[in-house]
Amino acid sequence: MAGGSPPVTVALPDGVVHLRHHLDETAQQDLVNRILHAIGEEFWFQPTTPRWNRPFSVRMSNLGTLGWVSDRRGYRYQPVHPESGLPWPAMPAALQELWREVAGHPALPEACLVNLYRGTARMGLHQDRDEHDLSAPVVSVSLGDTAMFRLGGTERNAPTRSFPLASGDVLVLGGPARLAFHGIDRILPGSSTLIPGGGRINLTLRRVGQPLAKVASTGS
Ligand code: MD6
Ligand code: FE
Repeated sequence: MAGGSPPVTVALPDGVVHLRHHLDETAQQDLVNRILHAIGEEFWFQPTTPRWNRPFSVRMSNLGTLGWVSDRRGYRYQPVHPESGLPWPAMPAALQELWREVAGHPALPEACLVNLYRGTARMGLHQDRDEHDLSAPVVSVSLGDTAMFRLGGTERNAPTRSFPLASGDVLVLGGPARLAFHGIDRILPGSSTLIPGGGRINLTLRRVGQPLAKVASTGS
């Protein structure tokens, strides 16, 4: 289409899908209301790094039958809040519908990790590899302030690129990009008024799956 309007998407590595403004303003507002209501005050927690126990700059919560947590004992999925021991709030149906729409995977996600960024919060370059079922993608939803997302390859030292994730954007990391390194360099404070008190909420929908069955042993 020579002379046409500029492409809506730029080339991304295989397995990466960036759906800009996939959720309209109404859907974004509705989702934020539901999530903040479900989490309330009591289901936020302050993750800390394995071993050194240093606080992350983001606050976290989870929705669903499993939630991702990090503390000095390491990274893991568990069905309850790390301090209260209460089961995580349910995952809103709208998120399961979003997964069905974009994930291309038959099983539903058990976990939705909720990351809250305020001020100078950021997220270092990492891989999402605590799930047993790596055949399912991770589906991310951005709400509130725009973030600068950094995406690399499956080796930590591979070249990276960065691009903005705005409110309502959905990003899917699957297939050959499932284990791509990625992180958030910074958020652009004040770029959205969606979140009460400002900042950004990122949701990541994860299919955790079962540990691979142990090889059947005879006897005992
Ligand atoms: C964030 N996102 O956007 C952090 N992980 O705040 C992630 O860590 C992420 O966007 C897996 C797949 C997509 C993501
Ligand atoms: Fe991630």
